[in-house]
Amino acid sequence: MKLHPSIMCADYGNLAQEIKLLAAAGTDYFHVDVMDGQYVPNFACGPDIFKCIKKYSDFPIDAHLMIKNPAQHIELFRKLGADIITIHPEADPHPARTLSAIRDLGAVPGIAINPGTSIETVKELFPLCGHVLAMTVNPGFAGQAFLPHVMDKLRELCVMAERYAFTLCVDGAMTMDKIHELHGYGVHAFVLGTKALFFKDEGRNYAATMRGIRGQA
Ligand code: S6P
Ligand code: MG
Repeated sequence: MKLHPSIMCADYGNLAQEIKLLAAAGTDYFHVDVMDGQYVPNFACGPDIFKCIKKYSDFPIDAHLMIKNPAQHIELFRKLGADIITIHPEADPHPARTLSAIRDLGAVPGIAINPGTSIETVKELFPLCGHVLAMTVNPGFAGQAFLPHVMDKLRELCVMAERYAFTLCVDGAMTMDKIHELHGYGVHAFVLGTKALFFKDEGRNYAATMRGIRGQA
């Protein structure tokens, strides 16, 4: 099981400390949500966040680009240290070309599948992907409710993940219970946000929470 804490849910007032704590807690990837205020109605995580992660840890970065025309920026995010680069195919007129370009840059290419996007419309891209990010909320904000209608699609994606050998990661409203349920279906990786890791209380403990998710508590 791979755990990808979402850095936009961390305490930006103590970002260096948050990054060190997450790295020490056994993070597999830092999930960085890049939002441009156009493809999604919110702004988040520009280059400074990538630089901060790289300054305080040497852990891999999973860049989730919620931006229009991502092809224009993949080189920048690769240079900033992204190891996985995920695009939204709806935001790109030539997603197949962009996925190949991401691979040529030495990163793992990924697509995100929105709750309103069917597998039928993106399945030709699967052979080009090393990573598929199944969205269980509409992209743009942390802290939203899980959309139950995506469950059927997640089950189908587990079969596709085996067939095409990509990593299936679920993003949005994950809780410990949901993670265990989905892991049972064959989901490999999870983005951890407000309900799974970044609890509001002062005593939050990333290491203990991640051990609990992995069943090592
Ligand atoms: C949403 C974004 C996500 C959120 C993540 C964590 O557009 O892609 O990665 O940061 O969902 O938040 P939560 O509270 O939904 O788990
Ligand atoms: Mg995300």
